[in-house]
Amino acid sequence: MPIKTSLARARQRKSYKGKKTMAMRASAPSTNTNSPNYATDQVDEELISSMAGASTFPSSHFPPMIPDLFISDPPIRDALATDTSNLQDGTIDECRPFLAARFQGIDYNEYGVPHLDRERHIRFLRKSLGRLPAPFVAADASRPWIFYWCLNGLSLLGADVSSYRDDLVETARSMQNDTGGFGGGFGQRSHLATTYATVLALSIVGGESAYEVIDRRAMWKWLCALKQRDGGFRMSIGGEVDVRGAYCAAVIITLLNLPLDLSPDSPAWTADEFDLLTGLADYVRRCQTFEGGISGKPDAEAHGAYAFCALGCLAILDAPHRIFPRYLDIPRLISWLSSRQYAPEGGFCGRTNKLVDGCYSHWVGGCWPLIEASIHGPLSEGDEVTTYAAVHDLYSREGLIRYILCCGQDQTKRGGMRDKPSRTSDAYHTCYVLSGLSSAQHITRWHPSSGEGIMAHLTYDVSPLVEDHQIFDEEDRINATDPVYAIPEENRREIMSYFLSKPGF
Ligand code: FPP
Ligand code: K
Ligand code: ZN
Repeated sequence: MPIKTSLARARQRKSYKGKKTMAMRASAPSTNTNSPNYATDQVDEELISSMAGASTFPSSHFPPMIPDLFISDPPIRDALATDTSNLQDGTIDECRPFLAARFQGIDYNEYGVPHLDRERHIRFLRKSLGRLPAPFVAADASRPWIFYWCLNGLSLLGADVSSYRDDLVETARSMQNDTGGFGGGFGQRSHLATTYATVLALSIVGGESAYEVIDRRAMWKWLCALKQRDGGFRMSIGGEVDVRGAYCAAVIITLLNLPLDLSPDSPAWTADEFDLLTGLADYVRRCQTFEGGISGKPDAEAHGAYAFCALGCLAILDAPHRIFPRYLDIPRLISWLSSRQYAPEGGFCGRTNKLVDGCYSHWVGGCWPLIEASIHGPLSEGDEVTTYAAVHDLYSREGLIRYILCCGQDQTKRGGMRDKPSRTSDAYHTCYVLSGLSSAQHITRWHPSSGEGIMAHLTYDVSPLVEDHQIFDEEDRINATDPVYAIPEENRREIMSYFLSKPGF
């Protein structure tokens, strides 16, 4: 149980008066002599004195071990002030008190990182699965997304979701169309996004009744109708073709083990070998932009959400180390992805010159395990996981975890997770911030492909990453998420093995 030191109490009194606390800082015990990376001496005095209240730290570690990188100004700054740079500066100011562990009533560990408010986030997600207030009528067509976001978040937090199975099955049944796929609600036309979300939600609650509600033959027919000659998929009949479609279709086809043959009435049908996955990787290739990132469709702006869709889609088609370099300029993509992580914030933005946002913890953060797999290929059996992470990490896990736990949590009674401190929590951000946290806390290892069939290369496993300087407490580790399918790992395995034993319809 952390106790408040007399020093902390003294500092608290001072800072309430808005006075500097220089003298006390100088006398603060330096407990971080064994960890030179943690430059706690560098804590910005001005900053500390400007913030309301001191915080509670374990007495043996005061001041907390927070690297200078996550508290100071960015090392490189463009002197030209624009609307964009002003927004960016404002965002840093908004995040810094959270990163510097300066809030009263919040329980920080020795690294200045707050605990995960697990119970509050669980309560927030359970509430979001209930009756929603009137303004949510605008989100009516996104109900399947709400199911997925909440159920995925709950599972990652270790909450039991089986009690939702029967309701979800009946609700999904009412949203399914005879012509295949799921709409956003009863009577709504099928859409790839709502179908993807429904299939994932059903996978998460799991069990035969959830799997069997899906009309796989109709689903296959409908996907055939969405498949295009350019390799991509429309999001709905008459709708747009984009990289979300490529990813959602690849997920659905493989989770449900659908046949790949095209039905003769598909717009993409020809007498040759063209099937549901033909040309899909080529479609993804055409979405890489001059910046190195991936856009929603060819010749548009690169965005993190589309980068994840692109890599996820390719990873479904073949192992990353084989397929990524065949279809993408990986050095350029790495350069672009690396530019998405900011300091001092530690989290990711979605595109060039835009702001950090918790949801990119998944969309951008989730790209890293796939990129790492593409660079290093399958691991040999003897490889030590921790060593692997230390040597091969291409982003700062610490930065991301700090952003998530310091800035991404609503630590009031409301709970849930958010874009940034000035935004309110919602189910979407709770799901994707937690996904990103899970990915930062675990390590994915690809093994050599085994057996036959289009899923023979999905031979990865995900295990907890335990490091010497682990900035989060073990009790704050959440469950492993599948790096390709974005559902808890074991749910992905279960639905796949269920439908693998059921080829055809
Ligand atoms: C920009 O929003 C956001 C996009 C251009 C892409 C949004 C797409 C997704 C989040 C996910 C798609 C994936 C699937 C699987 C359907 P913004 O301008 O509000 O945010 P920004 O300033 O951070 O770019
Ligand atoms: K955003
Ligand atoms: Zn967001």
